Amino acid sequence: MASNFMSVQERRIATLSGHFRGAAAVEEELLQRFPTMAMAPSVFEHVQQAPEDPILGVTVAYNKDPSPLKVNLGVGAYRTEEGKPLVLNVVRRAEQQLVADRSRNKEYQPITGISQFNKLSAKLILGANSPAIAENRVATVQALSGTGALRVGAEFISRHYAKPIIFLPNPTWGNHNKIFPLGGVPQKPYRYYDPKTRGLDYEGMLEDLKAAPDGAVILLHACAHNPTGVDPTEEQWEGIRQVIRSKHQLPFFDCAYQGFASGSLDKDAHAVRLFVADGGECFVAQSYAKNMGLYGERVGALSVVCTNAAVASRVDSQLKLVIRPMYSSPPAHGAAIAATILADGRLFQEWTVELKGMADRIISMRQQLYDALQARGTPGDWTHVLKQIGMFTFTGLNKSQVEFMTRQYHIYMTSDGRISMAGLSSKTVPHLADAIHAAVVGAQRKS
Ligand code: PGU
Repeated sequence: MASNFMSVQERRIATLSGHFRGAAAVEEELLQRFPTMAMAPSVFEHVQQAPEDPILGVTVAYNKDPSPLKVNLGVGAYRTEEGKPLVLNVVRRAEQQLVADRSRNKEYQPITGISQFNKLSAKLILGANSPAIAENRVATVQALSGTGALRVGAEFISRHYAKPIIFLPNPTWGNHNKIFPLGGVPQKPYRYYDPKTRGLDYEGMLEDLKAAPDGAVILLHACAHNPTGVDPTEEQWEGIRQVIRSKHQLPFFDCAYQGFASGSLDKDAHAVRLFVADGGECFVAQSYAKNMGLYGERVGALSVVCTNAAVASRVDSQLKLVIRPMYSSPPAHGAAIAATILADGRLFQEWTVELKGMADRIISMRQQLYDALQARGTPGDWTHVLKQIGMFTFTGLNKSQVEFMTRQYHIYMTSDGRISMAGLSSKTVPHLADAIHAAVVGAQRKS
């Protein structure tokens, strides 16, 4: 039976003859001779359409909406009062310095990235006087932002740790659930958030940590827990530390918001430093996406704090074996910007001022939203808007209320009711408050 598909030779002849007769004529003739050509089956015919990402997909939907009223409170990305993305002044200055420096080149970075960047990143999170750094027992590698640091950490744990299972807070940043299992570390939840109090389920959390196996890896948000905005108090952190250490569990800190929660880099590092101060081991994933506004530059670091320098050095050598077949070596530009800022006293000082400015604007958005809801007499207790910490408010609005707000008010947010306070401005607060009010009152009428 003659095949309906073209051989390579037939294609070549068809292409050549096209030169003489015009592409349209050839196309028509080909379709007559090979009727199935236009719909030749693909070897990927079975591939299913994947759903959009629960967080980044919100921006996709937002971009498609032509309404001038639209507001994107989905992704955790800082916006100015004018609703625009912000490039920090210190970042611009550092970039200018880098561009002007003709001695710089575009050579490959080492597998673990810029070593000065790594040292300064460890210092930023562990503290300038950290004994762990002084004793040379921290292995730090540059990573593709926080996500990349988590993924490299996961793969290292799956290869080298006797208890490769990780306990994640419930709820947590949605990508954690994928990063760890795909990196070879199965995950389980521990209780964290109590929807009734809209606060920490401290007792439940401790119970679950005690019930988790000895040696299990425990993921902790270093500050500004995403999505809930609920952090343990300093006393609670101490209680958590005692349980984790008594069970010889391995803390894995995800630190995506240092300086963004309180406005102070040191204060936001409290939990990590508390665990490092007891001399025990831990992992720390750092991101400069939010605190330096380097989102798209993908700048981050992974530190493994070990009990001695010899282990740290061997860990470092094995981290290279994780990274090399994954992406070989990290990009230079963003980490060079961060290193320039971290290394220069004046730029560093300026950065802390700009960082505080961002944190303060977010805090003022909390007050404005709370006041706007009070002014409308929106039913319910909204004090959690003021109490929660960091970039997000976990509003307590349910999926159908979120859908209503998107449909009627063009407000985009994740379906779990999380809103990015950093995406709000004085101009958009009234619109958001109207939407929340209508969603809450509408839901009350229905029930
Ligand atoms: N860890 C936590 C707790 C985060 O919230 C985020 C970002 C990351 C790690 C990863 O950030 P990197 O950009 O890789 O450094 N979460 C934001 C950004 C959007 C996203 O989901 O990646 C968010 O809106 O939740």
